[in-house]
Amino acid sequence: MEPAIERLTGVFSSVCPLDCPDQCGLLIHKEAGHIVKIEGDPDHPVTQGAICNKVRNMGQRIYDPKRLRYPMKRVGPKGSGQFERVSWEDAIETISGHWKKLIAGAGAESILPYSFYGNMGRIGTEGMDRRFFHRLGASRLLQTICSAAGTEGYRYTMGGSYGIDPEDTIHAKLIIMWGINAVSTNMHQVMLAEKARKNGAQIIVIDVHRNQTGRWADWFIPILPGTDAALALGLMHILFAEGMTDEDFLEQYTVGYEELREHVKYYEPAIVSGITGVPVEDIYRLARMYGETSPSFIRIGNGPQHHDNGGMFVRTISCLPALTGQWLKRGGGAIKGNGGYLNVNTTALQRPDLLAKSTRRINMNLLGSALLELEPRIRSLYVYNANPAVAAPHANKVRQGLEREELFTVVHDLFLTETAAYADIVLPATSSFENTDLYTSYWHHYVQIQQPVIEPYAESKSNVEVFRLLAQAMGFTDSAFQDSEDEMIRQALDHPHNPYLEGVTFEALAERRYAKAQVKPLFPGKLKTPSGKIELYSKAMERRGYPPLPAYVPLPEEDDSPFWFIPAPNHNFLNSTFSNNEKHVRMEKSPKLHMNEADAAALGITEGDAVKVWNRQGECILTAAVGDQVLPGVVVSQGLWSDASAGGKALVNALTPDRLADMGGGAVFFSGKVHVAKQDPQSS
Ligand SMILES: Nc1nc2c(c(=O)[nH]1)N[C@H]1C(S)=C(S)[C@@H](COP(=O)(O)OP(=O)(O)OC[C@H]3O[C@@H](n4cnc5c(=O)[nH]c(N)nc54)[C@H](O)[C@@H]3O)O[C@H]1N2
Ligand SMILES: Nc1nc2c(c(=O)[nH]1)N[C@H]1C(S)=C(S)[C@@H](COP(=O)(O)OP(=O)(O)OC[C@H]3O[C@@H](n4cnc5c(=O)[nH]c(N)nc54)[C@H](O)[C@@H]3O)O[C@H]1N2
Ligand code: SF4
Ligand SMILES: [Mo]
Repeated sequence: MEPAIERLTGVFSSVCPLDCPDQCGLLIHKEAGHIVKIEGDPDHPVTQGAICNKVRNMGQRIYDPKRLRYPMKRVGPKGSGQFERVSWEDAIETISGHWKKLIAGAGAESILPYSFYGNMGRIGTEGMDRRFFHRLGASRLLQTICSAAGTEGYRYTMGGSYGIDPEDTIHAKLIIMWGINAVSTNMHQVMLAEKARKNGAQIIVIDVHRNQTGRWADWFIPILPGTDAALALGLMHILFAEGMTDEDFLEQYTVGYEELREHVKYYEPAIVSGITGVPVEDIYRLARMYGETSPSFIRIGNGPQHHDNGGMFVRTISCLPALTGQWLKRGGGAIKGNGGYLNVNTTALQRPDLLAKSTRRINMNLLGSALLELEPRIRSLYVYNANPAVAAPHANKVRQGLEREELFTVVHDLFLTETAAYADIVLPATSSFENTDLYTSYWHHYVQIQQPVIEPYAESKSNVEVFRLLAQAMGFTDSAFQDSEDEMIRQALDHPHNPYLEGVTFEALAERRYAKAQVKPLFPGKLKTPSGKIELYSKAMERRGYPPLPAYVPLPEEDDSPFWFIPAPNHNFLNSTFSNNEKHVRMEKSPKLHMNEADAAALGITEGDAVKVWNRQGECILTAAVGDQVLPGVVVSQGLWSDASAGGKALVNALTPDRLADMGGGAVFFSGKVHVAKQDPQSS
């Protein structure tokens, strides 16, 4: 068939590029070469024709007049956003010229790439870019901001990012959404759960905030932040004590269950209730529902692992399904992430062999201190697929780092983001609908391919194209820099060590748009843990100085600020993406602070008041939403608001700690503490 790009009018298949587990198949309606409508692909087995509002309205973002049209160089102070148009040739020459000087003097490690998954395409986010920075010999970024702690915690128990097939969850009779705001962040899991519900399944949500997911549940259980591991240990206590465990499964497929049985004797419901704020009778009720219902499914969210004890939270929760033998039941078990099944050939894709000698690694969660304090100095920063001035922890420190006059910063984005405002050179990026790329979900089992549907916007270029240009300007002659997108997709899919990808080929994807990995149930079978079994007791953890059994470790109380502060994502943005697009901002209304009515009354705060939220690191002004959605002592905001949409006053990451979690160097966005007061109307 004629490629989509060459037909001005019609309906074309596409993929949602956003960092969202659902990774939907899309249909793009085009008229006269323009996108006029975006809808869900009814043929995609998981999407089933349904997509979120964010992406239904994505056309507004693609053609937003604020979109960057051409490269620019800075002409005002850093952060002021004053730029002047330059040509691509000038931009690339300026960057390569600067870097050649740096390499000759301070060395290539003085250059730091900073990126995340603004677009999940594997060729553009971990392909040509990696080849380039490997060859350059730049410092390497540890990409820890999202799920690093939980991924490591889950790996100790289960051997890697392997859970059940979400399509099987329609067979579950009990579904626990644990620390996931799925109505906003994983809507197709909600659709699947609805099917299960029609067949009699009960849905439980455990969260610190009764948001729309909590309101959708049959039973909402509010919990104090960072205490979930204690609740899970309390459930285990009751499961063992009341004989609700599956001894055959434990014997055959786990190690350490006798030690665990002893270990959880301490976690009596009264003790657990004191820690978690969950009433004793609810702990019993939950344990008995979990112990007596089969199949049961736990969707382990990202929220609770954004705490100091986040790795251990996931490690602990992920032990639960083994206790009742759920992994053998269709629809029973858990999903934290399923990325392991769709691993591509990263050696071929990223070419680590191009790195001549090992270079230092820098944790992205410490960007502020890395820019301000790290020696030898970082002298150049190249940002793509990310907006750390808004999305990174301790964001004021990040901005202070970006202000360094002698730091040579390049930002490649579709918009002049808050980060781009600090750049010396800004490069315009294509949207995913203008590119070729490969997409692998970290939740469902489908792989998809994206081929260009529309022409590049103005002078914008894809990540792959820009790194090709930079490679050429740097004089890198390796053939790796000449590979086309199609060739790179073939290299990525040719992965002899991943049996699940058998039959998932470029041709199959190009023809049918998506292909399902050949995933078999985990049990009966052997896991990739050292023992091949579920490790309730982990010697690997012991060797690394962690408690070998699941554990509850209280959060550190950093100071005497009275409230736990949970700055969670919202419904209509995706991290900071869409926070600068009018339609999405309108749908989201204003940045709120949810607080308990007792706390509000004590502080003289009523619904709709402007409130000041502050700690040692900074302050925000948000609008109070008062009620019973959160427990006393907890406040919750939603969304990463752009400076422009919130008058620069809702930078919630100004308040988040840049400590690292217990595992994986993860971020601890939700373990901060704050003061709250009614904002004096005179001072706002
Ligand atoms: N609409 C929308 N969708 C998104 C995103 C978005 O920004 N907006 N972001 C995408 C990305 S990158 C990711 S990683 C995922 C994240 O999506 P989720 O996995 O849903 O994770 P979060 O939304 O970070 O947090 C989930 C819930 O954890 C709760 N929580 C916080 N601390 C605790 C705790 O200690 N215990 C318990 N039980 N709950 C707690 C929060 O109140 C929140 O409701 O969503 C993706 N999808
Ligand atoms: N307070 C708080 N902070 C959080 C979180 C939270 O829950 N609370 N969640 C954290 C999590 S889970 C995550 S994953 C991070 C995400 O943080 P970031 O990765 O920084 O995500 P975004 O803020 O969405 O920024 C993505 C940027 O990539 C750009 N982009 C999109 N496509 C392309 C492309 O093809 N090429 C280039 N060059 N650019 C592109 C977009 O325009 C956008 O500006 O945020 C973290 N920050
Ligand atoms: S953001 Fe998520 S739910 Fe929305 S279209 Fe993309 S993949 Fe689907
Ligand atoms: Mo994330």
